[in-house]
Amino acid sequence: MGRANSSCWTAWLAVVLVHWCLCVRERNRVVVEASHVVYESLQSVPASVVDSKLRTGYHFQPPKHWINDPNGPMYYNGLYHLFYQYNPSGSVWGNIVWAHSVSTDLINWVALEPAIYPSKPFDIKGCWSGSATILPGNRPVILYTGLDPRERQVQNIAYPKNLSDPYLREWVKPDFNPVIAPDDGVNGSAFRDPTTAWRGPSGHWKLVVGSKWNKRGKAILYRSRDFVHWVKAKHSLHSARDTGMWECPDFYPVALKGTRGLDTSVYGHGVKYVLKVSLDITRYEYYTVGKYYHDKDKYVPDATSADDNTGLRYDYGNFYASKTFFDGKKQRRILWGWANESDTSDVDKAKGWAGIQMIPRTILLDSSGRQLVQWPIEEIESLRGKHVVVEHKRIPSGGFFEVTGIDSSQADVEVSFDVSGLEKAEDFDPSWATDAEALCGRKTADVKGGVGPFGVLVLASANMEEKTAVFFRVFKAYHKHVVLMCHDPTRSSLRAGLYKPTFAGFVDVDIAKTGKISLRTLIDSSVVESFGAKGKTCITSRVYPSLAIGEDAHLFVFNNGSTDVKVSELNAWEMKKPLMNGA
Ligand SMILES: *[C@@H]1O[C@H](CO)[C@@H](O)[C@H](O)[C@H]1NC(C)=O
Ligand SMILES: *[C@@H]1O[C@H](CO)[C@@H](O)[C@H](O)[C@H]1NC(C)=O
Ligand SMILES: *[C@@H]1O[C@H](CO)[C@@H](O)[C@H](O)[C@H]1NC(C)=O
Ligand SMILES: *[C@H]1O[C@@H](CO)[C@H](O)[C@@H](O)[C@@H]1NC(C)=O
Repeated sequence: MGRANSSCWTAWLAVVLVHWCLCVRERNRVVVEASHVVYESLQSVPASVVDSKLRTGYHFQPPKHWINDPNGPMYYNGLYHLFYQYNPSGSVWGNIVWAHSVSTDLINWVALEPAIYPSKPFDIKGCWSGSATILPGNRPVILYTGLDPRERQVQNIAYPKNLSDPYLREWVKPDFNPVIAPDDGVNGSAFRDPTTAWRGPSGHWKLVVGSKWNKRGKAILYRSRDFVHWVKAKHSLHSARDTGMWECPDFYPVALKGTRGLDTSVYGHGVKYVLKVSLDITRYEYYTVGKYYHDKDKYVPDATSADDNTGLRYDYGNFYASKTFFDGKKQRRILWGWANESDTSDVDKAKGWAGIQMIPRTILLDSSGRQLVQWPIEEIESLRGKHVVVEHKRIPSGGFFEVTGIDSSQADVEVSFDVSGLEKAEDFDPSWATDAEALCGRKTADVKGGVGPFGVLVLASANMEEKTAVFFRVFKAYHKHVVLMCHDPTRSSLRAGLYKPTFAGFVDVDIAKTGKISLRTLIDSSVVESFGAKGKTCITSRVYPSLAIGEDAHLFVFNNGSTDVKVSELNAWEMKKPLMNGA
């Protein structure tokens, strides 16, 4: 892979130069798509400096410039592939190509030359997101959204030029594209992000494309026998009123029992389905768990899944445009998601990079059948270095302790809390049930409670002028306890002008029964990525400390409730740096 790396840089540079010229020419073009903030004056300003102070170490990113959606992830002949939306010429959105990286372990990555870039009438104005499908005979294909000369969104196919090339570097876009164009009744300005296709009992291939009609979000279904000729089905696979444009839909089966992930085309007994959409209006995603009727090609969410923007989320923080794939090597389903920066575009330009992919997560259906659980892929543990342990430590009301002995600016921290004294839990107002985020905004880490807030303070300065709090708070509702998980970055930096929302989700656990709850947080300089109760509730934040950088970052465990809590066990590891696209 070393050689692949060096030769690719020449090609990469060439592409950067080509795009630089294209961009100068196109600098004043009008960008139609509504979902991206467009800074035309910055789109084609290559980074002269790459500032590494707050740069992530083990999250996926290219050496510089802007990235967004993960595209076409797949496992093929011993290698993982990740494509992603990339601006080769600047640190804000623009000039988008499908950048391409490969890996043997999803942790160490080698960058190849971009796989898909605007070159044909059916994609001359843009090469946007899409998915890979592995066809019978082990032949991968990609379907992606192109923008034609009229800036209509159309769906195109691309396949590898040479299946014997282990890296699948070159992709061919046949001239018969587009394979799916918006016809009557489809909004050609809101028609994008085709899913991985699946094959049902009828033998047809099927896929959905995200769309909207007025304010109704839609997953428009297409069928094909040969993967080339696609016919729109009479009805959408699913749609929901007042949700607006559905970007990056994802649709896949999950097993009711066991720990194996399923290939997209698996069907039969013991299988449920998940439909995820990324809402352009809110810039958050939600998913439902439900039933898929193959004969009618209808998806019906379960009554336990809210089918609107109050629904379940993979991540209650900064996480968007996600996509799963089936990993045939380890028989698991893996989730990729993008996190943007929470800083101004001027600062992004100055630091020379913007956007990361979150650590890939293994996805399973929870034993309740009501939601998914997610966990960082096991390979991430290979980066664990220096290790500290704390056991059986009681934290009294208002107390805290520091975890020392590792550099906690890039760390993996797992804590198990024993929780008792539930009679002291604060009362839960039922009107809070649909807005965890607002509740967290009102009851931050500084607001004392009954049971909690307790949790960790990460990327904290020595005197805690800067800190990002990750914590739980337990409430007493009429007939049960309610557990809130919260990220509070409001005091994460002394710098002004940052986007620092509190993020939160409820955790579906019976804390009165278990008496304990766990928290895992992956810290990576400007990333805080947390998994509550073994992955039932996940939250990601981007923060930019001005003091708590590198070895000046501290890690504390705190309890601001009126009852004691106990850390039954804490493990914290310093994280090593993998090979990251030659950075
Ligand atoms: C296909 O790839 C293989 C392996 O890299 C190479 O040996 C072969 O020459 C390639 N074929 C063509 C037509 O480029
Ligand atoms: C089609 O999409 C465009 C772009 O989002 C939007 O402005 C327009 O209102 C949409 N039309 C309908 C009928 O949904
Ligand atoms: C606990 O609450 C007090 C008072 O509201 C606040 O000053 C302190 O910073 C809080 N502790 C933590 C660790 O957030
Ligand atoms: C990420 O950036 C913040 C701050 O600029 C915006 O508020 C978010 O909408 C944006 N998120 C996405 C998914 O684009």
